[in-house]
Order: sequence, then structure tokens, then C-alpha cells
Amino acid sequence: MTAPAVPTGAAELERGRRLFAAESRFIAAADQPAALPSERLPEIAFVGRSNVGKSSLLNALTGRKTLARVSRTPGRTRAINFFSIGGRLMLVDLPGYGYAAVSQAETRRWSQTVGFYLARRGVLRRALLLVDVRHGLKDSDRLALDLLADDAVSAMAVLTKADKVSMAECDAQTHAVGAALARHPSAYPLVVATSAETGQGIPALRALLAALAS
Ligand SMILES: Nc1nc2c(ncn2[C@@H]2O[C@H](COP(=O)(O)OP(=O)(O)OP(=O)(O)O)[C@@H](O)[C@H]2O)c(=O)[nH]1
Ligand SMILES: [Mg+2]
Repeated sequence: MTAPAVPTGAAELERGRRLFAAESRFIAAADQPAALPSERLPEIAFVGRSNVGKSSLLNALTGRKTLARVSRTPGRTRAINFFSIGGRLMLVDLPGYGYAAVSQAETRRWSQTVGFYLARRGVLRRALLLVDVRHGLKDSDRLALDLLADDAVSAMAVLTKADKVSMAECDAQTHAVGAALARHPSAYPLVVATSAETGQGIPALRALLAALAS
């Protein structure tokens, strides 16, 4: 089998564009397992440290600035938020990790709900592990990867905030993260560099996700 590549073909890109041109809709916010919506569509989970840009990437993909809540204050997204894309794919915005200033009780509830979600969600097709291009993989990301491997969820790395560095730095980080993930059992062997500001990498990511839609 040949290794997957970042999509560049016109037909693939067009499939991605079409999927994300369809109506995107907020479905539910779950802060406990009982509040998770029913499993109707293939799901893609957005995983990553607080402030890495999960909600911003979701908005960039859908072309809607305010679908998911973005904040300068880390730890803003507290619940698991579900967004339907054209009734064919569910994007799942998870609360971030690695941010100290939330209470212990809240952190425990976070890990219980997210842990339950990752372990038990039959329709979960892939996790996007978001990594800030300036910071690279952190220990907390490696822990998240271990958790995903335990739950047999395939994880694809997506670099965020590519607009913050030069193209050369972005390429170097893409290779570094790719090499680090290549050693990890849960990793999907592809890294996409994106920017929610400039739109870099967004059409390619749409195309990759369209291949997982129903
Ligand atoms: N320059 C730049 N800034 C970005 C980009 N993506 C996100 N940001 C900024 O980073 C900050 C955090 O973005 P969010 O999308 O709220 O991050 P998050 O991962 O959802 O954060 P939590 O919900 O707290 O876990 C905001 O100030 C965004 O405007 C990007 O591609 N480029
Ligand atoms: Mg968020």
C-alpha cells in the first residue's frame, strides 16, 4: 500500500469543497456521558491543548466564523460540542487539555466525559490531533496519543497557526511532527499544516475529511 498523501487532485478537492459548502449545524453540547447525542454520523474529533485552535479550525473548515466559540482565554470550550456537516459528517470539538487554571473537580469531569467519549464512540472515525506549529508535540499531546491508541482511534496530526511562522519553519515542523508520530501506534501517517487566518491547508483537510463522510 502506498502512504497517504495530502490531497491535491481537483476531484478530491471538489468533493471536500462540496461537503463543507453544505449547511453546518450545531447539534449538541455534552458535559457528561448521558448528554452525548445518538450515534448517527461518522465523527471526527478535534483533540489538542487549550488554545491550540480547535474551535477556530472548525470554523475555518465550515467557513462560518462563529459556529464554534473561539476565545483568547484558554480552556473556553468546556463541553463536547457536536456539529453536523451537511448531514453527512459530525465534527466534534473537544475541550482542550494542558491548561492548569481549571478546578480539579472540573478537570476530573473533563477526563471522565472525554475518556468515555473516546473509548465508547462506535462512530468515531478519526481524531485530529492539533499541534501549534510554534510549539510542536508536547508531553500532554503524547499522553493524548497514548489514550487514543488504547481506544484504537486513529489520530492524524494537524498543525495550526501556520501563519505565525515562515514557510521553511512550517515545513521543518511538519517533518518533525511526522517523524515523532511515525513511531506511534495510533498515528495516521500524514501531517497537514493549516491556518485558520489565511486558509492554508483548509481545502486539503476538507478533502481528507470528505473521504470519511457517509
Ligand atoms: N494567527 C492565528 N491565530 C489563531 C489561529 N487559530 C486560532 N488562533 C487564535 O488562537 C486562540 C485560541 O483559539 P481557539 O480556536 O479558541 O482554541 P481552542 O483550541 O478551541 O481552545 P480551547 O477551547 O480553550 O481548548 C484565539 O485567539 C484564536 O484567534 C490561526 O490559524 N492563526
Ligand atoms: Mg475551543
